[in-house]
Amino acid sequence: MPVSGLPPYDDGNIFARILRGEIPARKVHEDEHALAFHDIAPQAPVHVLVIPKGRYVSVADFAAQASPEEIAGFWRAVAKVAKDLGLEQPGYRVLMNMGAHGGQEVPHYHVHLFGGRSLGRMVP
Ligand code: IU
Repeated sequence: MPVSGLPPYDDGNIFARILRGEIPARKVHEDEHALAFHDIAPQAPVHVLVIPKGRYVSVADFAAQASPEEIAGFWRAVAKVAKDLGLEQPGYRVLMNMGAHGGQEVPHYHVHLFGGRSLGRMVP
């Protein structure tokens, strides 16, 4: 069960279906812990989503329930994707949304990786 108070993990969510190969995605990286693919509605020249392979609704669940190996593997994948896409210099942004006020639409934990232009300083 989610620790966050969000609804339980739904195996029919769109990212679960992408993980199972039921829906195509423009993949940029896959390993035992993570899958990265281009967002269908990019908000920057590069907009990639990185998702863990485990069944986590939110960052709260991922932090509380994933193993240290999963957490490390996930974040190594995020950094590797950014590097492989040439974003390390001059930089990029990683963002995650959590729950209704955070604007989370898809209930499978994910981070957004943005780059390819100057993103400015972001505050809510
Ligand atoms: P959010 O953090 O849950 O709000 O972000 C969900 C993202 O998933 C959003 O940027 C969508 O454009 C993106 N997305 C996608 O890439 N493919 C899909 O089939 C669907 C949403 I539905």
